[in-house]
Amino acid sequence: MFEKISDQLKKAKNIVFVTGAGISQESGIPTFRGKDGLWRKYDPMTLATIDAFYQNPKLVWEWYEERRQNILAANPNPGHKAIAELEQYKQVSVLTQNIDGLHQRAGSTNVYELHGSIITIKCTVCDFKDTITSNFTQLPPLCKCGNMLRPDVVWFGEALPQDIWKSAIEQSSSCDVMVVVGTSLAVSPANLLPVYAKQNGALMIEVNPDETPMSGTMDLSVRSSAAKTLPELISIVK
Ligand code: BV8
Ligand code: ZN
Repeated sequence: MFEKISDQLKKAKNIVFVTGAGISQESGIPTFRGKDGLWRKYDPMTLATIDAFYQNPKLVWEWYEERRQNILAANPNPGHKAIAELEQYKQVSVLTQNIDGLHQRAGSTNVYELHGSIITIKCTVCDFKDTITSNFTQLPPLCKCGNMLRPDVVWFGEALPQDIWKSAIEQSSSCDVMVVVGTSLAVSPANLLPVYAKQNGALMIEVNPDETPMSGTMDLSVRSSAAKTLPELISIVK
């Protein structure tokens, strides 16, 4: 499968992975657009907004708490582990849209969480931020300043953390190889990162059972799953 690109892969110095919900699908985490995406009858795209939060903070918190419990009960899969293992051989960065922290749990040390993390919270008013360590006694939980706490994630209509976004553009614009795994590339500005890499002449690889808007511009687009394909990709470099 990888013969065509194996030489370039072996010569590569720094490899950047752009990942989405699909890489965690084989860990039992539902994707956003897949048939398993709907929560109760709500479309995630509507729940992950500041309006939904202020309309019904308890409902949005219940959604995040259920996801957080699922994620805590889940484990990294061979896809996450392969990317972590690659750090022994190459300079590797992971630019992820996922808030599940599974890349870090697999051992990846250079992870940029473009859309935040489900295990951190912040106050809607003061600058309080913290990592969730225990279950909440009430939803929505309140900050010591009396205002509501919210998940420290990026909701639709909100800007990405600028320092992380700036680094993500730098990484994408200077990598030798970009591997786009498990993302429909439907959400901006994360879906611009492969464009930066392509413009910089990087070797472009995609791993996704389905086509995406950038499949046609890839040097290699593999119609298979992350957990099956990434260990093979890494075995070439080893
Ligand atoms: C912003 C965190 C501006 C929260 C998330 C109209 C047109 C174009 C753009 C817009 C528009 N209206 C609004 C926008 C901008 C909007 C956007 O892109 N909307 C889309 C829906 C059209 N973007 C924003 O709002 C962004 N902010 O633009 O701010 C701004 C600037 C300055 C000042 C103020 C504001 C913020 C976007 C971030 C939102 N937060 N998540 C949470 O998770 O709860 S987005 C969330 O959805 C995920 O993080 C991820 O990014 C996205 C889901 O996409 P994927 O991860 O790709 O998952 P998906 O289910 O779609 O696809 C899974 C893929 O995996 C599939 O292709 C499938 O085939 C594949 N797959 C399945 N199984 C496997 C697999 N692959 C491999 N192996 C498998 N086993
Ligand atoms: Zn506060």
